[in-house]
Amino acid sequence: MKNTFTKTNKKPIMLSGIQPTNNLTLGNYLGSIKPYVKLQNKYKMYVFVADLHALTNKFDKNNLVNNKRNIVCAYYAAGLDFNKCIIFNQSDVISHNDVSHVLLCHTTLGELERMTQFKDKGLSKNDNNTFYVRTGLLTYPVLMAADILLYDANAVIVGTDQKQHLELTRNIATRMNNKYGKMFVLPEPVIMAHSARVMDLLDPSIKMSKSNTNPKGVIYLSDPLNVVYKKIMQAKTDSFNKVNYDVKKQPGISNLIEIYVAISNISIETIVKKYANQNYAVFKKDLANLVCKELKTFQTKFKKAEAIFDKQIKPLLVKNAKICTQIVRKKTSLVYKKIGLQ
Ligand code: AQP
Repeated sequence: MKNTFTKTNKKPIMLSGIQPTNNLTLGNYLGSIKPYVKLQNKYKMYVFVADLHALTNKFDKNNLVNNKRNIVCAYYAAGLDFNKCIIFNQSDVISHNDVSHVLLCHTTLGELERMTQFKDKGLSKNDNNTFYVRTGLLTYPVLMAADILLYDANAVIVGTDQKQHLELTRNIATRMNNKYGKMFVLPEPVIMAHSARVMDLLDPSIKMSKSNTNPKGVIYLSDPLNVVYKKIMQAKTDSFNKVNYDVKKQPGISNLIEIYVAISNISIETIVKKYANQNYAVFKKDLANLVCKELKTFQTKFKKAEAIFDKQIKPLLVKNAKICTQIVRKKTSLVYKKIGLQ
């Protein structure tokens, strides 16, 4: 894990969130949820449901409600300590948008148009016709910058795909600090050495995403375990039939090895050695059992979270939103003052 945050006596602050778009995937789990759990004792954690971000894609009102709830239950099921981490819904803390507007006015159109995610999810999905691209998709990295800067986050867990957005956050913060005097902390990316980018099982050239069109390439956290098993056994590999880590020449098997590493904490070298004389089927079977074991525990705890959601978890979300509102109000006031609004 890479983390260049400078140590202080106080616990550093970490902030992360997931958009409630569709069902959560193994990519979300290994790339962000599991790392939050690992790091929750090292950092003061703010973990949120990025529901305002979900509006940048097509969404269904009823699904949005369910997806939001599912993310909170997933945090619980994965082992986040709800007494230590501040878990909240982004839209319950109104000022995120206030500061986002100020940041937007300090960002250029060119900066936003060159964001890879905007090109991938916005332009290329709409034949480069901006008439069909939602403006929110263009501006959401700035809302993300506001999310991070409002809480003085020192560190943000990001998959490699989000690194560019964090660089933008740092650029905007530096620009504003230089122009008006220090108001923002510069966040560092924390990128997990493995599982930073879990790839689609059938097309290892694309990221495993909630919105991928073919569900057979995606492991959803809610998939029945026999389906998970089958998806792994049917994952695309190659004709070498040699368990070897080479992302360029053998992207499929390399992706499976990364998943193995992320779940077992065994190194790539040890795994490659262990399966040196085995065919892909043996390796896949072991991996499928490993993933199923992990998801079985997760799914059991997820059911428990659903059962206690209304009585125990919901009140906590309300309480946390109040805590966050106070923090954010203070920061918004500072920003307004510094730039001459107050
Ligand atoms: N395949 C992945 N591998 C590693 N990390 C991943 N993340 C998502 N997919 C992978 C990480 O999960 C966090 C939350 O993601 P998000 O839902 O806020 O945004 P996203 O990256 O756009 O996720 P998806 O699954 O690709 O959603 P859709 O399809 O709705 O756009 C982030 O830290 C992300 O890096």
